[in-house]
Amino acid sequence: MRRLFLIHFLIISCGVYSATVNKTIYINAGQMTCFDGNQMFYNAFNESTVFNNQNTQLSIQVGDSLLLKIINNDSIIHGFDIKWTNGLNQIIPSGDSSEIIFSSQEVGAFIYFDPLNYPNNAYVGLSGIIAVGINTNSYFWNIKDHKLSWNDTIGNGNQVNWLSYYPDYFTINGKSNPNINLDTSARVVGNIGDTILIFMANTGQAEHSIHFHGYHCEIISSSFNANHVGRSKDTFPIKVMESYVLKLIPHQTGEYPVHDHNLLAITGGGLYPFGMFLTILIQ
Ligand SMILES: [Cu+2]
Repeated sequence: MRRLFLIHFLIISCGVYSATVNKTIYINAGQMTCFDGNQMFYNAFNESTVFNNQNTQLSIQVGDSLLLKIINNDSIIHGFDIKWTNGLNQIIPSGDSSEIIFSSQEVGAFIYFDPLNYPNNAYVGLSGIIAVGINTNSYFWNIKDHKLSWNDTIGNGNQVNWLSYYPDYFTINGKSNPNINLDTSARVVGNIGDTILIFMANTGQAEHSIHFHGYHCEIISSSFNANHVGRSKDTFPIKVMESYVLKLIPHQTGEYPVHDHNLLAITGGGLYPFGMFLTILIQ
C-alpha cells in the first residue's frame, strides 16, 4: 500500500509515467539439449531455481526502473553486469545474491551477462536481453553460437583457445530451427501495417549477419553505431555483444524466412537447416 502510494506520488510529481519493475533471476547450471539430442554444459539466468537454457527476457518501458535481484544458485562464483553501463559490475559468490537498479531514457536492447572469466561464463549461457521501450508487438532474439565440445571443457573449469573457435551449434532464445518457430516471443506473427519491434542481441562469440526476406526493417537503436539509427535495410551484421532494436512495418502478407547469411549458422552439428532460421508470418 505504501509502495503504491509512493509510485503514484512519483508519477504526479514527475509529470511522466514511470514505474518500478521488480524481478528476481537465478543463476543455474544444467545441460542444454540440442535438436539432435546432443547435450552440452550450460548456464542460464532463469526465473526459478529450475534450469532452463533460455535466459529470462527482461522488459521495461523507457524511464522505468528495473529493480533486479540476482541469486547465484550455481556451485561457483559468478558476476553480473549490463553492457554499456557503468558501475554495476557485481560479484556474487555461490549461494549469495545481489540487487541492482537499471533504467534507460532511450529505447534499446541491453545485454546483461556474467563478466567473470570473460568470455567463458557469458558464452556458456550467462547472457540475456533487457528490452527497453517494448510495445505490444515486440519480439526478442537472443542470438548464440556454441562449440559443443568446448562447453563441457569450460564447465569443468578448463580453458579454451578462442583463436581457434569454430562453432557448430546456433540458437536463438536457446532454440534452433525448427523449434524456434514455436517460440512466440521470437517468431514474428502480425498484420500489414503493424508496428513490430525486434530486440536483437548477439551474445555468442561469433559474428552474424541476419537477413530478412520479404521486408526491410528500420534501425531505431544500435548499440555500436548510433549513426546507423534511421537506416532501412534487410541485412543486419551483428558483432559479438552488439545489439539492435529494429522496427518492422509489414507492407505485404506472406511467410518469409529470416536467417543468418553466414550459412554455417543455419546448420547444427553439420546438418542443414538446423540453426538460426525462422520465419515471419504476416496475415
Ligand atoms: Cu537470405
